[in-house]
Amino acid sequence: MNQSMNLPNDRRLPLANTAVAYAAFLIGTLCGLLQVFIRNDALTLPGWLDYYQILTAHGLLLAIVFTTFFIFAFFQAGTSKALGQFGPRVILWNWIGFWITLLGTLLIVVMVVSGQASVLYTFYAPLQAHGLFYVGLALFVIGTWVQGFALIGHYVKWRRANKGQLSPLFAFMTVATIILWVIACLGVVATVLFQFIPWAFGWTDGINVELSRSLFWYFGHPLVYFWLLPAYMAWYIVVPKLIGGKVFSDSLARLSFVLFILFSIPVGFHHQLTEPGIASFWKFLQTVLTFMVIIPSLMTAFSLFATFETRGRQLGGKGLFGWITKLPWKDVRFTSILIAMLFFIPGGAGGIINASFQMNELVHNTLWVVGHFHITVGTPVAMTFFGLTFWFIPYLTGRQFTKNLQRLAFLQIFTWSIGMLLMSTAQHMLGLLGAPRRTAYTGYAHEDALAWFEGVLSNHVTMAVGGSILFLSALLLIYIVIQLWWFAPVSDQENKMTFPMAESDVSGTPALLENWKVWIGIAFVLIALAYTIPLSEIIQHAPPGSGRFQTW
Ligand code: HAS
Repeated sequence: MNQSMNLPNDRRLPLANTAVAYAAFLIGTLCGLLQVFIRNDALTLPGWLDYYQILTAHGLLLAIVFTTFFIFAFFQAGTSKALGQFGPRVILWNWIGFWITLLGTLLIVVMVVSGQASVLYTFYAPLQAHGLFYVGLALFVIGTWVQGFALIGHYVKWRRANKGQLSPLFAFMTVATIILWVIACLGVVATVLFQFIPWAFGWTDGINVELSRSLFWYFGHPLVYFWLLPAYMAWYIVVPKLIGGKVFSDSLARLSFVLFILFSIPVGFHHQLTEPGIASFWKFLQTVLTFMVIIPSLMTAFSLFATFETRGRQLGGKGLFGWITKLPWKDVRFTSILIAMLFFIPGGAGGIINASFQMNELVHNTLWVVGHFHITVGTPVAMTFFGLTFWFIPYLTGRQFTKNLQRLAFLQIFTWSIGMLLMSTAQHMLGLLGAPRRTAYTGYAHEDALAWFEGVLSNHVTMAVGGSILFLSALLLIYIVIQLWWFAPVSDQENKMTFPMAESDVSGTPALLENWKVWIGIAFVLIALAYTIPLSEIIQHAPPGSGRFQTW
């Protein structure tokens, strides 16, 4: 098995993906900074730029572009380490996929920057963007599929050469995440190809709005697990290695990923609980299934606590909590991810509130939801990616993560945590008090209600302070990335970064867990149960299609 990546292409591929990810990160966070000031009525944009344009760019660049490119970088470097170097075909297809994804990204960015696609990342009809925006989206998805299938090809080759063996955990989890992604994208591909593109180019007169939203959310919820699962891979595999421990249970880890394939897709209606046109029964069914998809996260939390406690006690930790002090807090690669995990405790709890049918009435379309996604994707996922970046770029470039850069990295994760704590707390509280989301500054509420927004935490100013700290933290991260890429001293044999992968004992793991046909089959049965009847009702009882709206 290959322990180091000698082939330059095995290095260049993930580096190219990481480069796009961080370029998107820089612009995306700048858009975020502008937003908090506009919502605060402290900034007026010039006439050629508007709030919704920036909001669209912010969502797309951070939630879609930064995450996806970083995830593929991580998958590529990790699978080539776990399964051996890529052959020329795998490399070629990965590059083809990368360029298609990038082409799609550029098309999307050009449309948004030129003011022809201020439709937010959810691109809800009947808002209509330029047709090329949707073509960009389609290319983006196709590119990721090509990269994904190239990785699966590498995995299949390994399995053929190692008949009867379970694959290494990293490869297993990569394949599970790609399967989830491909099944999830079927919804967005269907709506983009068959609804949005013909409508935007004027080949059809109207669009079935409810159908397009339902197909979007069929994709939109598993999308969040496409972000989360690579972070979980770091939590299950990288972190135990960093602390000198092992994967707590190989079968538990694999089972949790299988459960995500089963339950993350037939749940999209929990984003549409307030929408008419879907019978309550189907909403209720999907809400129940949403509670099923919480289980693998609870299993993950259990497994991580067990890993930490076992290792802490091995190192001499005594008493109920003494083991916590034995963890390697001075290693920023560990501490960053640990803080990311801590953020996910309230983040996940907020998700459970959102998913509770009646409570959703209170929080839907308020800033609460914005708070929720900043402490799910915006910190647990993003900060895990930061924590990975600190060793991942040196691993690829062969440079050192010097002591000075480590100190800066601590500053970066602390500022991110403080900024996020302020901003997301303000967002949650403002949301509970009724502050809407997806809107620029609004002074239209009753003055009594506006007074509620003048608390210490329930305040747009607090949100803006948090947002500004986050932007400074983002700049610091970009500085660290540049240093690790070009300027840090080159490592010698002694301080060379390796890809940390913890040992995982497969001796008790049932082979059934790696029988993808079974899991994909069950996933489709659940999807059919949850979606066939409501979608056919939405199609059969559709009102006349809606015309185009461009409100910007
Ligand atoms: Fe969510 C809306 C429900 C998880 C992202 N979510 C959103 C949106 C985004 C998003 C972006 O049901 C907005 C979409 C839009 O634009 O409209 N969400 C859930 C549920 C979960 C959940 C039930 N969401 C996520 C994750 C996201 C994400 C993950 C991104 C990565 N969400 C909803 C609902 C809505 C929603 C509704 C619609 C709201 C509306 O009305 O519009 C669950 O998956 C959460 C389960 C998680 C847990 C936490 C487990 C904790 C762990 C950490 C352990 C810590 C350790 C530390 C070990 C149960 C694993 C140890 C420490 C030591 C010191 C030792």
